[in-house]
Amino acid sequence: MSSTQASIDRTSTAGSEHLDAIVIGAGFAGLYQLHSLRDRLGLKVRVLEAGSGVGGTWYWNRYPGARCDSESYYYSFSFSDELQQEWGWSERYPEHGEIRRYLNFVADKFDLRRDIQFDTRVRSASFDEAANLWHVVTEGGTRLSAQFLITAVGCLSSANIPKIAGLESFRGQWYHTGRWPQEDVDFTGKRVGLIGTGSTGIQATPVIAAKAAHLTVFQRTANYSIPARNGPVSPEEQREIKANYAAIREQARNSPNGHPFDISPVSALEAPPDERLARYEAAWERGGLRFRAAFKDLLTNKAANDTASDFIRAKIRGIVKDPAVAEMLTPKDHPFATKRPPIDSEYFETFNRDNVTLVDIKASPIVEITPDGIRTKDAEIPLDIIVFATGFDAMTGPLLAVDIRGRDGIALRDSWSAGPRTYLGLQVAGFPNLFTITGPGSPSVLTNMPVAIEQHVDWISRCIRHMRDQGLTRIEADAAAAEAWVAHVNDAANATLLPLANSSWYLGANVPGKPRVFMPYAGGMANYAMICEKVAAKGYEGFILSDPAVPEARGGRGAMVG
Ligand code: N01
Repeated sequence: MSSTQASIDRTSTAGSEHLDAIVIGAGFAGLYQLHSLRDRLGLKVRVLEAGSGVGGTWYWNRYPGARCDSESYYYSFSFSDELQQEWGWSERYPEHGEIRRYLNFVADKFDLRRDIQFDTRVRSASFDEAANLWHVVTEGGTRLSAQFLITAVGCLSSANIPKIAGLESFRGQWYHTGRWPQEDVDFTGKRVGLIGTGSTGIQATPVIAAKAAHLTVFQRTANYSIPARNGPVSPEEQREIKANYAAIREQARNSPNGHPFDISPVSALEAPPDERLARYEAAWERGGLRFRAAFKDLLTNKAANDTASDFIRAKIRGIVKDPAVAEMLTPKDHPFATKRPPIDSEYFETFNRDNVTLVDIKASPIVEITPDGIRTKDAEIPLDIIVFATGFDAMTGPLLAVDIRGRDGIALRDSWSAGPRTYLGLQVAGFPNLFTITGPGSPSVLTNMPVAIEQHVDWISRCIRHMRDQGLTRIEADAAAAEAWVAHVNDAANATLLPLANSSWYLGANVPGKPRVFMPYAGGMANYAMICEKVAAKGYEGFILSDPAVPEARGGRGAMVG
């Protein structure tokens, strides 16, 4: 029996089931964390999942047009070659249903379901310092305890439903895209209002417009969007991808954003105007997020970015026939890609349809929702269905939705009242043995998520293995290391143009009252992974490791790695 096991057995677990680790969430992160801890380290693990099936964000986001903005062949797990050889993707950008089928396939292949408790929302989690374990209580009243608590709650899972007066009086149906019903919503012959023009609204608009009698899009901020150019993956492409997976994954891991393609070494300002235009045209034709890689400095140099922003503005004006509508759809208040760039299928073209109207709610704000529709400053628009594509309380929302209490009962909500403070996005000072997969302060949403998730899960699993090998039972971020990391996260954001987008959810700006702090780490995925490796290699520098049951236990308190 390892010393870790011995210390687990010493703890009081009366009245609740005891585990080595509790994982919250059964999306990409929770599934891989379960496999990693249970099947590789032999830990007793339970995953608690609010949904009735696996999928995480893909379980809930079933809205019309929901599909991934990263390409299927790399928006997937790399940890098992057998898995990536067995699974075949049908489309360049997988639709939500195909991603769920994939994650169900993963759950079956690795026999994960037996350790996942579905329909179980976690209400609270509190750290018991004397017993050195976490007590978890679910909405249903189930009590569990574990040495480690690992959140795999996703970054974009807490729906942001704006508080608009009168919603409760609306006689039609209303939905938030991130809480879409399991059954299809029939838009046929209906007057539909859609609020929000982020990635979600931009994906949903053309699909709803094709069915509805009339679609009114309520736009607060005009957005850039790049055509996806979705299509089937041919058998030849499948074969080529599968034959080259090792190199593809390696390239993704070594890139700044987790995507397996190179960023051009050329500055947009150095390229002669005709060459620059030709590159943008080629990137536009190819479609997708790779557009950002057309030049090396689109996210670091405003003048370089202006060339891309102007190119897209010209495209919008070229596509949309009504000049007044085109003007409304042309983004002016932020540089391209400082908000997560949506990719679309015929979004701007949809505004050429007779059954689609655009309402600028900055010019004419929504006043209230009435029993029959939406009333703006200037008009009442009768509606049968309202779709809120209004995004998420990103990154911190899903964590703060659980009442998490650390040492001395301190609430995470209080600890983060001025914005999230983590060390490496992995741990929070004062919350021992709590790991936050893709937490604020990690690259997460600025990268291809499966790459970010696998890196975190691997790091956490290695850390736990190290603790078991060394007879250590507690790990906690050092407060000074966390402060230094928060400063570094700020510096990394300020070295880019990203903070220039005032209405970005990266900044928490979309949720009224939320502290404005740039949450993800913008220093690059590969660079971040290297920092994490360095931290581990230096004996988990910046973390305090101990075994509280053994006062003289070997542990470490490290300095911050820059
Ligand atoms: O959310 P958003 P999203 N009144 O916050 C508007 C990922 N994703 O769900 O910009 C009126 O981006 C808001 O206006 P403004 C992806 O990372 C991925 O679209 O704040 N309007 C904005 O237009 C993405 O970035 C895929 O002024 C209000 C919109 O609602 C992230 O999820 C697909 C409002 C919200 O845009 C979030 O995207 C979809 C209010 N009170 C999403 N509040 C993939 O393809 C907000 N808005 C993988």
